Amino acid sequence: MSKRLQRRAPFKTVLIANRGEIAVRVMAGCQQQGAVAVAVYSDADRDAMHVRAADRAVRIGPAPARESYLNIAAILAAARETGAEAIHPGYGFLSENAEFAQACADAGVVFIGPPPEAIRLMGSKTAAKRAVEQAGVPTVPGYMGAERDAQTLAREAARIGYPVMLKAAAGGGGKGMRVVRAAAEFREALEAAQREALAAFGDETVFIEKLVIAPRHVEFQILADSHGHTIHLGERECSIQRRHQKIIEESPCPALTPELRAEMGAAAVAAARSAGYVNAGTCEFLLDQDGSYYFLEMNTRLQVEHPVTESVTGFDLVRWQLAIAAGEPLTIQQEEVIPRGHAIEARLYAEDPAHDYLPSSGRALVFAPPRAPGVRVDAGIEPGDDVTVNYDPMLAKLIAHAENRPAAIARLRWALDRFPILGVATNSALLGAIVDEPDYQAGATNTAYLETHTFPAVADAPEPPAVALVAAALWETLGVGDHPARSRGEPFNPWRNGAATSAPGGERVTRYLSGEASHAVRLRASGVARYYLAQVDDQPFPAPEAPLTAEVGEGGRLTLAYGDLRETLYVARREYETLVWRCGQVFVLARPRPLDVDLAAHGLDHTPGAMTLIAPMAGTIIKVNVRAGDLVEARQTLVVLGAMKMEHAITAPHAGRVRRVAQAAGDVVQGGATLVELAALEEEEQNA
Ligand code: MV4
Repeated sequence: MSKRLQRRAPFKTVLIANRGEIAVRVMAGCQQQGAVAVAVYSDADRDAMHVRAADRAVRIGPAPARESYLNIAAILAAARETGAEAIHPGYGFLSENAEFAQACADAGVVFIGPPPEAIRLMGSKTAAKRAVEQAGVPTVPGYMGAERDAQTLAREAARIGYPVMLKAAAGGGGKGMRVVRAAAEFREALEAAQREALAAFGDETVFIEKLVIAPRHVEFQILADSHGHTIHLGERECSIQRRHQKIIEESPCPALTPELRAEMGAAAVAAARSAGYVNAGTCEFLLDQDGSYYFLEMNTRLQVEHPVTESVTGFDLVRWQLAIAAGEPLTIQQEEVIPRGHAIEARLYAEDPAHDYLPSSGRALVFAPPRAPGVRVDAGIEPGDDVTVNYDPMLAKLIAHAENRPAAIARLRWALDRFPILGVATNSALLGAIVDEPDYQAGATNTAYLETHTFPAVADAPEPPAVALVAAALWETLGVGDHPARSRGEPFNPWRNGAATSAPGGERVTRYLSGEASHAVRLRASGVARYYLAQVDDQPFPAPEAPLTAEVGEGGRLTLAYGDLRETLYVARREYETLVWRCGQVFVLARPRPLDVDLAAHGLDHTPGAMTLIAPMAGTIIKVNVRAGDLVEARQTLVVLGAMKMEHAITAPHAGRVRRVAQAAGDVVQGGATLVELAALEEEEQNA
């Protein structure tokens, strides 16, 4: 039978088995093709953006991913119920699960991705390596023979030459990896790697590779149709990662010459062909400092960073995924792939730089993505949405595209500085600091970049300028309310509570705490309606004193006006805090609060200086470093919590003595569960 007969009509209904920004992105792609987009959602996502963006949405289970976004039976039932002919898995969740791809086929639903056999082959790092080696693609020298007793492995490691890396055969993405620097460390490292591999993948098989020192991570985007046509869409440089989580990616890679690009691209195409690959995929390479490159693994899904490739090539990857899955031929020839300019993606994560980048949660009271030519924002939330710790903490991707790398950097910097987010902490300041850093600007990045460059100032809370304090106080005075984002479309009169203060003689003092510092903002009626005279800590603002007013806009926007000057900030209020965004900086201003009530509400200890440390999110206790009675120093790691595929150090907020350890290694804890109770040293000294 001719392969052309595999072509079928475009999909009328596509189910997107994912959430967040990628679900929103894929649904837009489906809808642009004229398909009905069906979302699936867990109980935690009833009101999520991807549900609002869908044409129809089906509940598939409770919040835990195991019971919802990883629940194959529930997803296939949702496809049946809505008449979906195809399922797009996005990234993460079931996207690289060969059983899911097979189950789709068995249920008569098209899996928008590669065949199950290709997923399975690439899922085994050793099988993938063998397959691509056969096709003449360079791989890192190493050992993956059948003899796997410790003695043979140690001998092979010595033959390869230290330092070496141990990797889990069933692994990928950095899990179950171990660097071994010398023969003396080999046995212990091998046992640890085998244990980790067994725990993570149910398979303790490890293989050995020569360690490549400080390589770049360069990956090639592949498109392959079901008629035997395979092309690459150039590369992405993804070296800037924290704990195997990418944060900045770009295309083209500053280190590639046109010749090397063509050679690596051809190798990527050969690797894909060797696996019988169909649909969009990515071949990861390590690029050594001497220009040698090695195939690492193939990701058999659409990747987070696909927009940089879309920006420089002009090809819509989701559109091609749909077309290829429908059996259409890929009509792009390799020579027609002509990268234009430079694109950089920065990932905004809900994480708190002041607390070791732990995932943060909260309501995004303000969320105002920048808009400009050459700036793309793929977001998974909208203003007023709750960010929970149930899933991946990525909030949005900022993609800047310009004619060359410096212009793309400038555009990204502009966008980072003009993306007000209040209510949930983000890594925005870290992204800005990287983009400003000279080695980054020179394109001199590698996988060790974030270990060899530190950005300590990023974690420091900035002192609020007078204008931010005045904006906060005006917001309280104007009585806009706590949740500007929630008042979307709701008619309100921002001036309704301002009347008292604006009456002649009216005066209001608002106090704020910012870190250790305390500030008082005095607003007095100026005699002209809605105009105030302001003082911050007894200094007039503006100086010299002039009446000022404010205009409240949508979504937390506040424009201060005095004399000829106008300045726009964003403000939001929650329980005991007023949050102000100004020029890319966030100021958290605490308002005086009834202390005991608040502490009780959070289940904390009432003893002055004592502290109950709670799990910031659900997870598994990996390690407990202390016992009851131990003396600990401020910032000492007490417990290591594994959650969201990462390890989080729970550290002592102050020096003290451990009163109680509430968990043991291996325990599964809910977010908010008590981990450790600390007593202050003073209290203890008094009692002694
Ligand atoms: C390596 C390596 C050095 N030498 N293999 C990390 C994730 C997984 N895909 C493979 N990884 C690595 N394999 C050899 N023989 C260094 C890494 C590596 C890395 C790779 C890509 C991006 C970031 C990384 C960070 C640390 C280590």
